[in-house]
Amino acid sequence: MVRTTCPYCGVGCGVVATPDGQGGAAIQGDAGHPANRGRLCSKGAALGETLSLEDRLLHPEIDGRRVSWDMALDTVANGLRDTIERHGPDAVAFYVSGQLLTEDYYVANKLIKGFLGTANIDTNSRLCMASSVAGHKRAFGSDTVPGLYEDFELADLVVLVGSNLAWCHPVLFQRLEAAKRARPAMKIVVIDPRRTETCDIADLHLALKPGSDVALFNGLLAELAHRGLTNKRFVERHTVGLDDALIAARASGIDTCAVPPTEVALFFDWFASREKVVTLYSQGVNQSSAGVDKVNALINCHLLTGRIGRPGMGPFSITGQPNAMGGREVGALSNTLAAHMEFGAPDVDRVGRFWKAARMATRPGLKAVDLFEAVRSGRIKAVWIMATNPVASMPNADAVREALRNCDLSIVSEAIRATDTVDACRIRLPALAWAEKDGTVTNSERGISRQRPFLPAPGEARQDWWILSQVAQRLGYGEAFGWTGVADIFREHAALSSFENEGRRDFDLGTKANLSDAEYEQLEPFVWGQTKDKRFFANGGFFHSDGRARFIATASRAPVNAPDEGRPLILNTGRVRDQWHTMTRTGKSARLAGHRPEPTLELHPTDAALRGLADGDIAEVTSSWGRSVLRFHVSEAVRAGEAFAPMHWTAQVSRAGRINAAVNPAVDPISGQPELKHTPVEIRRLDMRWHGTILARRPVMLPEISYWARMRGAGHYAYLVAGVQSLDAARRALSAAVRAANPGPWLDGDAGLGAVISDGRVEALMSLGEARDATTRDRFAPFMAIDRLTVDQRNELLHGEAVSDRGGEICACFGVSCGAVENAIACGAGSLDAVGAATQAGTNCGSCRPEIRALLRAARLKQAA
Ligand SMILES: Nc1nc2c(c(=O)[nH]1)N[C@H]1C(S)=C(S)[C@@H](COP(=O)(O)OP(=O)(O)OC[C@H]3O[C@@H](n4cnc5c(=O)[nH]c(N)nc54)[C@H](O)[C@@H]3O)O[C@H]1N2
Ligand SMILES: Nc1nc2c(c(=O)[nH]1)N[C@H]1C(S)=C(S)[C@@H](COP(=O)(O)OP(=O)(O)OC[C@H]3O[C@@H](n4cnc5c(=O)[nH]c(N)nc54)[C@H](O)[C@@H]3O)O[C@H]1N2
Ligand code: SF4
Ligand SMILES: [Mo]
Repeated sequence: MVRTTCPYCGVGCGVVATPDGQGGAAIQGDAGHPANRGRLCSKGAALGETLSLEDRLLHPEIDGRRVSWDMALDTVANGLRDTIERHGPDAVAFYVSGQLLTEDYYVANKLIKGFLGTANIDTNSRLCMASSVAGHKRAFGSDTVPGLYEDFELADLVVLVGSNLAWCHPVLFQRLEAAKRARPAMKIVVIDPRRTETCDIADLHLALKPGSDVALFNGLLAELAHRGLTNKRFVERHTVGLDDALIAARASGIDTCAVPPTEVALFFDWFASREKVVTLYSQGVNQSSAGVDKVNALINCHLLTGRIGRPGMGPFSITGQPNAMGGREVGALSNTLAAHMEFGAPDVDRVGRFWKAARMATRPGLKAVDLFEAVRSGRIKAVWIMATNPVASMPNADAVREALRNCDLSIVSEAIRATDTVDACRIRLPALAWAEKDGTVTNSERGISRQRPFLPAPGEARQDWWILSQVAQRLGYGEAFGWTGVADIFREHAALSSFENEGRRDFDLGTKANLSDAEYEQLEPFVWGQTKDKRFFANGGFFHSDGRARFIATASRAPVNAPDEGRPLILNTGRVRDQWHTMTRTGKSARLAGHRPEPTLELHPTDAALRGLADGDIAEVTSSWGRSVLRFHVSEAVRAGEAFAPMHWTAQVSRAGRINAAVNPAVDPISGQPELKHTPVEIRRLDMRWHGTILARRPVMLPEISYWARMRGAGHYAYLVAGVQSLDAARRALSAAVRAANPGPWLDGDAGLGAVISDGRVEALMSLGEARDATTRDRFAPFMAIDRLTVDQRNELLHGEAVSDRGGEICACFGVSCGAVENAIACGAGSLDAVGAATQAGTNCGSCRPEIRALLRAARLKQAA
């Protein structure tokens, strides 16, 4: 039994892993961890299904050939040295990730900024937290998140801005939900153009026009001042800049938000009348060309009222990745230095001395979008990517792929053998994955927890810090990179944080700089920088040189790329409950494939009707940057004029479903964070001549067809397919592809079904027809679980009657379908508990409870009507 931390979201839940001795492990929530107290969401609970080694990158490769570690490391080191000698240090770049452990992250940053002599290291946090970092620094003088998870539970009003907490931080959502249940007077407001599952517990949902958050919070600031709610003592003693901020706030009209005035008034009333307010925000704020202004506009309201640093109050930037905060601590953004220090004479010198740096970078490097543009244009000649999948996750993603393909020295450290980025890179270095890695991560409330290995290192895979240190040693920096283990690195990181600090920097782990190896091994989760009784900023103490916070005058402005006649719709993107980013891990789980199996595009009924689009159609999205083809759904949750697509699907699981091919690369002018939530697009129906479903034990190399999406089933792969050639031609081509990978006798059944049945076992089956049958996958999946079909089963498979539509899966833990829940409700289950008792749905991780409640509500409405 090993206590470790979940590798997914920034909640940072503690996990107890019990290896089964066969490469797997049982996974449970850690009841002793302060973030989750034993809870896990659907993704965390399914971690055990992601541990297999079948798709792992296990050996170094160069140009597709397996090589020794020595050969790979020599090639990387020589390549970097040559590039720097010939073109200077700025011709080299690293692109790293908030999914590295702090120790790995520290080493990457030290190598490039201290020894290669360039700050061309950016992290995928640029796509994620950069606007918050910049907003914090403008307001507080440092990137400080002042707040604790318990503040949500203590607040009287929780405002969720651009956050789909129910799906993206489910365990925190459950804590909030429990707090509201215990104290119904607590109000929750959701500010999001979409009606998300998070709205399930909201008292008020403001479906504002995308990008208009600054106008809303400017309006709030002006209103609070007007009502005399300025905390004069706090403002006078601890801030500057209120007058200018108020002038700007009063000048910006609230009409641009397109929210009914009564709803705005209610929100303002609640904010005005409750002292304990937490404003929690996420990517609807950060991923915007006005991201930094959005952050400051909402911080302004907390400064005005002095609601910061006290229990139950404050702005709270919730982080996405498990170690987004660790990345900020080691300073791996291109414009920051280690340990919350900045590019500027004293800090550069200080870090340089501490590191005994051979060649210290003296100025900021390129930010992600510019960095890949520099790779494309050839200014950067060597790029090393670690623990991120930019060919899928960057905006304008086809351009990123082209850039990597044309780069002489493209290096990727990855755990998985086939990803869109691995496919585009020349040198592939096998990294350890979650179950094998050792180190620390920092969650959204600045809580540092250990990730501990519980499975042996597979193949030749190595931890990222080891790979980096080996390269550093080959470049002649052995002394500075001579650690014997992660505890060594952690101590150095902690020592740097307190080096010549004297209270000037918030981040100080000085008390941990002398941990013994054993103490590090046993390190319990702890929150740095503040305690329950002493929070940041309660009594000022901001990190600007005068100790005061800054109000920032924010003018509301429209997103960079506006819709026009040719591209009249706004594409918004984000997450679904059961997938994690580019699906390299959650995509391995059959139970996580039930909830949202396909890449989907959602559009309001009015816009759908205008375009002749119906539920289940195949739709094409086009923008000025690229295109994507997805399954279409009509949805009342999005506003008219807007579309939504999830970010998760890559070319590995759906050739054309990679939405970022179409997403625009506009960025915030200060933070450089891309505007991933706002791309002008047009959407049209693609006229498919056939639809189908393939279930196969072994993966199928599909021929070129308009649409396919692959997902995992229990012991098989499932493909949903559609195309434009004739049905007969498709049947021939696809059955050949299916049989090539799944040999055996082919039997034809009724209604367009064919199957390979060998020795009584179904190896593969395929069902094609002119119309789409959404039930096929669920109907036939049980046959894939049977080892030897009886005669009856075989007849049922080939000639059986269709059973009713399960209507998609709701509960990932127990595989309960929408249909089963509706059935239970129809049979009298009138509450969450009753549905749970009848079906088990919602009784384990609880991630599906918002959706069950929605079905209960729908049934009640139907009954009332
Ligand atoms: N299931 C799951 N959970 C995850 C992840 C995952 O991949 N899957 N990833 C993790 C990571 S790295 C991150 S960063 C977080 C992200 O967590 P969230 O930020 O909560 O998730 P998103 O779905 O990206 O976006 C949040 C919401 O912003 C809204 N939005 C769009 N435009 C605007 C706007 O102009 N104003 C406002 N107010 N809202 C807007 C969108 O409609 C969307 O519902 O999730 C983390 N948790
Ligand atoms: N359209 C759109 N695009 C988005 C977003 C959006 O909302 N909309 N959100 C953005 C945000 S907030 C984020 S955070 C990014 C996330 O985007 P990415 O970071 O690109 O997504 P991941 O799939 O998490 O990529 C992590 C990769 O690291 C590998 N890996 C796992 N563990 C290790 C390890 O220990 N070492 C190494 N070397 N590799 C490892 C995984 O297999 C995986 O390929 O996407 C961004 N892109
Ligand atoms: S909420 Fe879910 S994904 Fe996030 S850390 Fe906890 S278990 Fe992992
Ligand atoms: Mo993120």
